[in-house]
Amino acid sequence: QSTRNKLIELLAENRDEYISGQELSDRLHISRSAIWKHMKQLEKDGYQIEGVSNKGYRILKFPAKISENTIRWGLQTKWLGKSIIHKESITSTQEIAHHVAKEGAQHGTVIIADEQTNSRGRMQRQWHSAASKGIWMSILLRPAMLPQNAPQLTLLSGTVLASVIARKFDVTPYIKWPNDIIINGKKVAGILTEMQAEQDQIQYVIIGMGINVNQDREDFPDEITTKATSLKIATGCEQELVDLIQDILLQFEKMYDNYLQAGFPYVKTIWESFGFKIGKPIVVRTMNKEWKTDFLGIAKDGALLVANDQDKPEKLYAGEIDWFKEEE
Ligand code: BTX
Repeated sequence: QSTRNKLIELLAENRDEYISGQELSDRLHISRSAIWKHMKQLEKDGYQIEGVSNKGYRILKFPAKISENTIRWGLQTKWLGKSIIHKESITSTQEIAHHVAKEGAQHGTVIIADEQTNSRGRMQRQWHSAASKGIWMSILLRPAMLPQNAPQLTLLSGTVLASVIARKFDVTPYIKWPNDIIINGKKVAGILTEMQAEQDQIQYVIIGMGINVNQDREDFPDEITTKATSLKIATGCEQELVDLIQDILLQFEKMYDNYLQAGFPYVKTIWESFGFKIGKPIVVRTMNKEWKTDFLGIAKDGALLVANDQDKPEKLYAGEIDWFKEEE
């Protein structure tokens, strides 16, 4: 734990009282002028700190701005986000994640950016990531599991996002198989899972999450205004990013640990409670065909279950489902 983190912790524990420079210096084993330098640094990060002579220091306000420290402070996870890489502007958090993964970054490393200039969705599609308006992050995992089970992690991630959104806000989120989070028929978040694996062993998995938080309608480019929404649009008010990030990480860690213990059925039940259009007609698109069928739910292994020509359930592992088609 860095000195700075300990300092934030001490200040946070004593929110209502002043803590003297001398006490801080004794407890952190650094000089009083070093304390003062740290305070200046914290202010730059958006903490508002009051310093009163003869009394000491006190935190007045925690920052709204994302930084490694603001995410770390108050984060209740055991292993997820113990290592955090935050950048103001980068091409894509997925790109950085692959890079650090290859260099040996640890399981549970979180990469997060205020802005992405070249962020991606699935199949080389673009993901619009307006600066400081959303959560653009990638989670690096090194799971001891078979590569063919990795898609279950996408479903797990969707389940995490939907559960957190449902609990925190007065909205009803759905998951559109496999990975879109939908509010009022529009996409509020997307998940991109990428992995590096050999035949029977995963080296690492990167779960990219894009969550629209504080965009207004006009912040979205024209081509997606009818399809996209944000938590601000859905709830009518601006939402705090750091708090939401911490909740997502904590919920992710819990769900992931439970998944490792209890297997996919645990995730499946929760996923299905958010599943969009289960039992309804949908359009399915795969690499080379497109057809209308009924969405029956997900299989024990996470595959999409749709009705085949004989009205029997058929498993699909890749492809997309759609409903916009029906409106056109
Ligand atoms: P997807 O392929 O399911 O969705 C991409 C499609 O969604 C686009 O073609 C567009 O129509 C629409 N779209 C683009 N941007 C938005 C947006 N902000 N809100 C709603 N709809 C949008 C979904 O891919 C996976 C997205 C993962 C994004 C994260 S962000 C952190 C990480 N880094 C990175 O480069 N990607 C991931």
